Amino acid sequence: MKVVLVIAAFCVAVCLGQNSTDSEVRSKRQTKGRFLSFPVPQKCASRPRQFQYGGRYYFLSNARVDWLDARNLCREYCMDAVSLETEHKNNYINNLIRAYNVPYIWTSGRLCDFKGCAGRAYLEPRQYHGWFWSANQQRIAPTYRIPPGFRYNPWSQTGHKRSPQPDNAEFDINQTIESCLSILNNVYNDGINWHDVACYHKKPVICEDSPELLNYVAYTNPSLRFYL
Ligand SMILES: [Ca+2]
Repeated sequence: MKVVLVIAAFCVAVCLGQNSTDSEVRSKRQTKGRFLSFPVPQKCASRPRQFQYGGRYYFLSNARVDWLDARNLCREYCMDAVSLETEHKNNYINNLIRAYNVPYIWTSGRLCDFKGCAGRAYLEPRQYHGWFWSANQQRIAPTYRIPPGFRYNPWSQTGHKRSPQPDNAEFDINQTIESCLSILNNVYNDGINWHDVACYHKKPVICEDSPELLNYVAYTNPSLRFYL
């Protein structure tokens, strides 16, 4: 029964991901028909275990890729782009960015501005209420408030337009919506903070263990030796 539940949960996640990603790549600079990658069992079993936090492994990939490719790079290892649900975890990731002198990274943060999000009044105004962590489907607090459990607002208070993030600044330049959440390292002389950024930009990513993908691959590959 447990195996069935794990597989069912995995299928739901992948199917949801596939439904959404077709719309997630609507940007004029991206091609249609891209999907979330399936995990690769051998890569999951030997995934990079560069950092450990909260019972999960993480690694920094310096390959510069767009947002969807960043998630897929991680997913092949049974990981996903990092999610920052707590202040403590956000501080931990910020310290890694500082220590490794990374100019920016992708997170799993995403604006719910694709097909499956239409008509949901509670997501409006979308720019402030429509953010979520795509790795675990958890909603992100309204962007103008300090999130519950945080002592500061992780969104930058400045950017291209010298106004608080998210500012969807690139839309004014070339009509591309800033639908993805990146952590920028002092790009606007603003410290290490969250910014909404257009998803086609190529950036490094910090990958985080995905318990859902790890459980699925472990149950379906019982002979594989894993670090869970
Ligand atoms: Ca922005």
